Amino acid sequence: MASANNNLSGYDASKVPNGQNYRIAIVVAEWNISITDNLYQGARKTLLDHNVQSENIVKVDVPGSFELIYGASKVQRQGFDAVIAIGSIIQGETRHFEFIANAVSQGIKDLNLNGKAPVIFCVLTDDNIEQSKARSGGEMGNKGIEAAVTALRMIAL
Ligand code: DLZ
Repeated sequence: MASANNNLSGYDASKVPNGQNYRIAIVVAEWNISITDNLYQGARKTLLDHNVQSENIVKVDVPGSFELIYGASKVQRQGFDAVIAIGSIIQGETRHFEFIANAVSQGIKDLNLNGKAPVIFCVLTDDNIEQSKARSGGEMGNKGIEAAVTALRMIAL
């Protein structure tokens, strides 16, 4: 399986930086909200577990994954230490999936190259809803947890 030996949301908490003084924005796409909300909950809980203060976690909702680029760009310029972009793109009958997935990954890459704060890519790109469920709190873990750990590590870099 492609995910064999990869992080399935288990991690060594002792190696994660203390988030006590960090401010983190989480931009969440509303498309496939049952998936993106689970990812958000996983990310938020993980940040709290690592001492990020509740008032220092700011959630911003955008309509779909395509809007994550603008949303993340906007908050990236507002002094946050990191931004987590959460979306769920699921293959449909048309090529829409490819265009959105490519645009979002390229757009977020550009923000990482040009902005001050790291933008963490927490966008599922799945063939079907079952795969998305498995990665948002199911048998493949919760990618929101992994994104939060990544954000804390990148801030401390
Ligand atoms: C239009 C569209 C489609 C078909 N599929 C998804 C999806 O699977 N996941 C997602 O986050 N957004 C989807 N969207 C919406 C686009 O991201 C975007 O919101 C619209 O094209 C408006 O710019």
